[in-house]
Amino acid sequence: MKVMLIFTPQWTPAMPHLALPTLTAFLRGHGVEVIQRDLNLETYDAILTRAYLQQSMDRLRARYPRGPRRGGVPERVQWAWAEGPRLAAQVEGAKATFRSPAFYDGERSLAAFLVIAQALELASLPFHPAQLELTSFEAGLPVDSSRHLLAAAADGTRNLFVELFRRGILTDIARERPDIVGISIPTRGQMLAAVTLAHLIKEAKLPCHVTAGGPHVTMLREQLPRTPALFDLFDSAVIFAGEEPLLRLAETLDARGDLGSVPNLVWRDVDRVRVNDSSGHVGPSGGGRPRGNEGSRGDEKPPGDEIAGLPSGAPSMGLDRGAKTGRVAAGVQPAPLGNSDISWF
Ligand code: B12
Repeated sequence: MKVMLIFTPQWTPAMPHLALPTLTAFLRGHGVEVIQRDLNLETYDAILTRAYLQQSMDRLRARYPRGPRRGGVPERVQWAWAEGPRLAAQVEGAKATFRSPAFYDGERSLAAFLVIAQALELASLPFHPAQLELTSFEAGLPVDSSRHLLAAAADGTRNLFVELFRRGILTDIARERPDIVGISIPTRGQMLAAVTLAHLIKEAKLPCHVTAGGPHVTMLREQLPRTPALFDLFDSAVIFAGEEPLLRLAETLDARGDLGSVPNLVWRDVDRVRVNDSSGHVGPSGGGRPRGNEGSRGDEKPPGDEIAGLPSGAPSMGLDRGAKTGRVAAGVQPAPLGNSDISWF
């Protein structure tokens, strides 16, 4: 079984979220092949390039063909015409500053930050009123409405993720051919990207089981059975802690077994959405220590120290995740990220 775990935008790109490394460690500990992709970071990385910003300006020129000085061109678009070439020229240098020790030099860091913030504003303009910033994302539509989400998932004119995912992650999924694609959705702000990705996978008819999980999915557990249309895109969703359910899902799909036996799973069984029992399966049962790291208690070497490209001296953060379940998960530490595909912004 091969599982590809994907963390969708938007989340602050300054710190990788722990859901993927945690699930990866557990699955690998049980012999499952896992690829983890921080699609959030990758999205920022792809947008903050000269080529993408030039494409943003081309989009604006196509939308306003009569040029910046003619009437009817919004003020922010006129700003984009004036500042776009400079931002395109500076954006990759600014990103490099953020990824180097120069990040700690206040003056250089501030200048880089302003370029990045304005570059994101320029990149968002063709998709107005959507707005991607470093610490937030406004989708420009009600992301609590499945009807709006499903309509926007296919609409490349107002959804900036469509084109990016189609030429990026979708190609990689087609090449890697995972049996399961697991999409992590901790917050509401990630819903549009998650639904878009699931839509593109189904549109391309890629032969994988698409599941989703994370705190936001858990929060939607009462709504999910009432939105069967979402299950045209997602084959299932996992609520609460994901380790055991994801492993059991992989084993069950491998054995062509009954999905009704997978704990915490919400799934469509022919014409109705079923919610499996989640009462006894809120935490992992162990076995998640990453290979090569046996014996570590987890507090000896913070995983942040192993992240590729981390500026020296950056603090690492320890968390427990018992808050929403009332139980603290023990015995699992996130997969080390040093050689993984998740890197630092
Ligand atoms: C630490 C934390 C932060 C840190 C993150 C640091 C970092 N990069 O890691 C900081 C302070 C940056 C942060 C910011 C925000 N946070 Co916060 N954060 C948390 C917190 C306390 C823990 C997250 C964590 O690391 N969990 C550990 C991982 C391992 O657990 P997990 O994500 O739940 O994953 C497990 C399961 O959910 C499941 N799972 C997860 N993904 C998947 C995928 C699949 C396929 C499957 C099967 C299972 C699965 O399996 C995992 C293992 O059991 C949670 C609350 C909580 N206790 O969960 C809130 C929480 C995620 N944050 C929340 C919010 C709202 C925010 C902000 C939007 C706040 C704000 N208004 O600014 C911002 C986001 C800003 C942004 N957009 O960039 C909300 C999200 C609610 C929602 N539905 O939208 C939460 C749930 C808190 C709450 N109860 O309200 N946050």
